[in-house]
Amino acid sequence: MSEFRLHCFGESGNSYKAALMLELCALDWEPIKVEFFKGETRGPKYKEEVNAMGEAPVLEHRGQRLSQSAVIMDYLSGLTGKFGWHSEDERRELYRWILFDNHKFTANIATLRYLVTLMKTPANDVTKFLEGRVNTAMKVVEAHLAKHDFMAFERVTIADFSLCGYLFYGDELPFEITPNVKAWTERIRALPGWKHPYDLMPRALV
Ligand SMILES: N[C@@H](CCC(=O)N[C@@H](CS)C(=O)NCC(=O)O)C(=O)O
Repeated sequence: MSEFRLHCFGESGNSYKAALMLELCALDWEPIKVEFFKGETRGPKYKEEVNAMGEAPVLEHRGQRLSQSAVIMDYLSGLTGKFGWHSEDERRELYRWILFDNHKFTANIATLRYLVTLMKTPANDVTKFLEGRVNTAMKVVEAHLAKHDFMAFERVTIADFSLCGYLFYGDELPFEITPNVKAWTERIRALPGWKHPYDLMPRALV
């Protein structure tokens, strides 16, 4: 058995954040497929045995189970010394971006893609609202990347992995990725060991 086990599925950009971190840190890890589209995360067994919050990803390591992609990345950064912060000021700056990502960027992107691409929901007031929220959050990231190579600092960190979680799904994204954001994703794609989400985790939708 691998040292690290990640409950995850390929379509999950939140899982990808943790999977990419594990891979880029060259850790001994394996994915455990979550049957998200069959309702596994919503069932009592998953909530009792894996994650009371009913979400993926979940990392198993040394008898612990960690959920929330940011917490998982923080944990791995602490273990490896990679992609983290070097001072208290840096920690705050890094978490400012991760919290923005979780609330405004990933949350809206993931829900819009789920409805439009995965569930094939016809355009409606909810999808239009989410499109507006995605575009507004994208503009914030676009403006920041006009002046910076990476999000929190001028080096790649877990804040970048958090914000980029859904941006490698290509045609599955029902919105435009703006130019500076696109160029930044290419910098992440160029990192040694980078892999696409579907090459790191098994797909749950077949
Ligand atoms: N903030 C959480 C979000 C996790 C999340 O929403 N995961 C989705 C899959 S991408 C999930 O399991 N959702 C279950 C549900 O909403 O029922 C994180 O970063 O890990």
